[in-house]
Amino acid sequence: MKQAGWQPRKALTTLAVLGMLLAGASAASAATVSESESNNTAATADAISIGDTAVGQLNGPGGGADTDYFAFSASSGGTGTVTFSSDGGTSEAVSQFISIIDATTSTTLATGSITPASPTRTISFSKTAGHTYHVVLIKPTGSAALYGYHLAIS
Ligand SMILES: [Ca+2]
Ligand SMILES: [Ca+2]
Repeated sequence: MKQAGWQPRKALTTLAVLGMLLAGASAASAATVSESESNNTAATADAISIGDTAVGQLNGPGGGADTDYFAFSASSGGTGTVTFSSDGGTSEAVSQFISIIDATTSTTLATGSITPASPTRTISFSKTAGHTYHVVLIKPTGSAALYGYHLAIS
């Protein structure tokens, strides 16, 4: 007898494999990602995933300026949240700046800063499925960074 084009067993196997892949993707655990210098431009951004926390320092050669780029992609739309905080808390000595950019449309979505008096900043933004986003952290020239930072993306 000629075999029919529809093969229930094969279709079930395919579904099972897809199911396992989806489960694996949604079960991906949050990671802590260390920055990797030089990451001073969009082209050299450190890759990060939503749910991860990046750790690093804004400390250029000789205690000078530093810029750290992180890049992540949004698999779904909705509200994204980025929290940038100095590990020094209120002992932090210098103000530092953060920008969130939709790299797909080259649009700056939000900017903010942390200061010694206010060393944590949380910024929400609207994300679009399939777009790539950059988070840019900047320490201006001329002040030594005494502490590292944490950058949480959710
Ligand atoms: Ca850095
Ligand atoms: Ca850098």
